[in-house]
Amino acid sequence: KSPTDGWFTQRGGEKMNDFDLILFLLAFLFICGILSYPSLTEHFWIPSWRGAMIEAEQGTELQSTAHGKEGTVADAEDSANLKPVKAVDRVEAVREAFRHAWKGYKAFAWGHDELKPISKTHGEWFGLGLTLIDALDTMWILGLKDEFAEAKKWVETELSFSKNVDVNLFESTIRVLGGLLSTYHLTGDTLFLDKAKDIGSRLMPAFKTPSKIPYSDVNIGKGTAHPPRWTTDSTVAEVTSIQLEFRELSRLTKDPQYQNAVEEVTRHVHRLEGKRDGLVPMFINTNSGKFTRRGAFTLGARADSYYEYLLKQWLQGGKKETELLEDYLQAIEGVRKNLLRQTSPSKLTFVGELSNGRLNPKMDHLVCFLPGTLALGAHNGLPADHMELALQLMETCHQMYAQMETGLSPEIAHFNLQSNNGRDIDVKPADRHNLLRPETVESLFYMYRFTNDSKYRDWGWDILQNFNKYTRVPSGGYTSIGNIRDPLNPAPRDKMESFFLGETLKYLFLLFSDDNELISLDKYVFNTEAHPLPIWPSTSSGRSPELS
Ligand code: DMJ
Repeated sequence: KSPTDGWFTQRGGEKMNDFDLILFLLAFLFICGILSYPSLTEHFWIPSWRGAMIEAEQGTELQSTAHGKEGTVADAEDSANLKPVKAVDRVEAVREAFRHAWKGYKAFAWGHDELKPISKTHGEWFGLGLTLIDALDTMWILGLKDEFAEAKKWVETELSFSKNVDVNLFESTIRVLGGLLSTYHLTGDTLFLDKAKDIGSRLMPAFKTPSKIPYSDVNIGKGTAHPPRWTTDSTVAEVTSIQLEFRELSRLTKDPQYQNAVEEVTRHVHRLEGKRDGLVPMFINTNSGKFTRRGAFTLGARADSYYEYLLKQWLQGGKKETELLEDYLQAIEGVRKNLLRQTSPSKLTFVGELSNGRLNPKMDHLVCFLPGTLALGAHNGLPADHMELALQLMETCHQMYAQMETGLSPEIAHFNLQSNNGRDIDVKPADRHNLLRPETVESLFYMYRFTNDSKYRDWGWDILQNFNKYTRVPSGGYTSIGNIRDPLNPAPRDKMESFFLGETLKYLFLLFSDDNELISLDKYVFNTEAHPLPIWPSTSSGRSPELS
C-alpha cells in the first residue's frame, strides 16, 4: 500500500467529512461571490472596456488616479457622499484633470490640432495647434505656469499662419483669434497680439462676397475664400458669432476694417426678412444675402451663438448699441412664444425646435449655453423673468446629466410631452454620444456667480467626477464617448476636442474658485469659446473707443 493509499484508508471513516467541508467551502465562496456581485462587476467590467481598448493593467487607474496630496478622485467621490468637498479641493481636482489632459496632448499630439488619446496619436483639422492655442488662457487662469511657458515657446517658434490650408472662418475666429486676444489681455505679452493680427488679417478674404455675408472657408496662405463645395449658403450662427473678436481686433490695432466687416453682417441680419418673432433661420446665402431653407428654428446647432453674441456685443460695447439689445429681447420673447414647453411627468422646461410650424420636442446639449446667457442679461438689468427662465432651464440641463446612467449628457435629448414610460427624457441611439462639451458647466458657472447657490457647484462636481470615471484615458487625455447610457461600455471615440481644455475645464475651475474677481463678469465677456475679452471702457458712441 502506498502511504497515500494508507492515508485515505486510515482516514476512511472521515472521508465524508472532508467532502462536506469542501462542499461547505464552495457554498461559502459562492455566497460571498453573489453578495459582492455589484462591486465585482464595477471593478472588473468598467476597467474592462478600457482594457479592451487600451491596456488591461491601465484600467485600474480609474480607482487610483491621484489628484494632489488630498487623495484620489475615487476617494474624493466616496467622501463626496458623506460630506461636501471643499472648494479648494475641487479647484485642485480641475488642475489635476487639466494636467492629465495636457500630459496626453504633450506626449502624442504636441503642436497638432487634437489628441486621439486611445490610439496615442493626433488628429489634424486646420493644422494650427488648435488645442494648444485654445488652452493658453486656461493655463494662465489655472496658474499652470510651466505648462503655459512651454506652450508660449511653441507659439513663438513654431506657430505659422503662412500655410496653404483651408480653415473654417468661425472656428478659427472663436478658437484661434479669440484665444490669442484673450491671452494677450491676460498676459500683456505682445507676442499674442501680433499673432492675433496675423490670423485676423488672413481671415479677411472671407468677407469678399456679393452680399458681404462671409464664406465659410478661407485659405489663409493663398488669401482666397469659398463656400462649402455643396452650397453657397453660410450658417447663420457662424457669420454672426465672430463679431466680439473682430471688433476687439479693431480696437487694439486701431484699424477699423475688421469691425466694419463684421458689423456690416450684423446690420444686414438685423434688417433681414424671414425671422419669426426674432428667431433666425439656420442658413443665409452668400450671393443674395437672404435667409434660405426657412421654416426651421432652433436655439441649437447653426443658430445658438447668434443669440449669445447679440447680448455679449451689447455688453462689450458698454450697453449703447440698442439694436443689439432690441434683437436679443425680441428673440427671447420669440423663444417663449414658439419654442418653450414643459415635460411630463416632471414639468421640466425645455427649448424645442420648430419645423414648418410643428414643434419637435428635442434639444441639443448646445442649447445649455442659454441659462448662463439669460442670467448674464438679468445681471445686467434685463427683465427678472429672464432669470426665472434661466433657473428652470438650468435644472433641465442638469437633469440631462443626472438622469443618464453615466451621469453624462447625450448630445441631443428628446423630451416627453405626454410620458408613457414615466421618463421625462429619452435618448435616440444616434444621439447617445458625449463630446466633452462645455455648455452646461458654462451655465453652472454663471448661475453660481449670480446666485451663490452651492447646488450649482455640486452639479458641476458630479460632472467632473463622471468625466473622470468614463472619459479619462489612463495614458493621458480624455476622450469623447459614444454611449452615455452604458456605464459598462461607454464606447470611447478616441478624440479630445480642443474645447475641453479651452472651455469645459476653464468653466469648471471658475465655478469652483472662490475668487469672484478672477475674470469678473463686470469687466469681461467670454466669447463663445470661453475666451474672455474686455468690456470696453465707456465712450459716448457705440464704436470702440479707439475708433470713435
Ligand atoms: C465650441 O466650439 C463653442 O462653444 C461653440 O459655440 C459651440 N461648439 C463648441 C462647444 O460645444
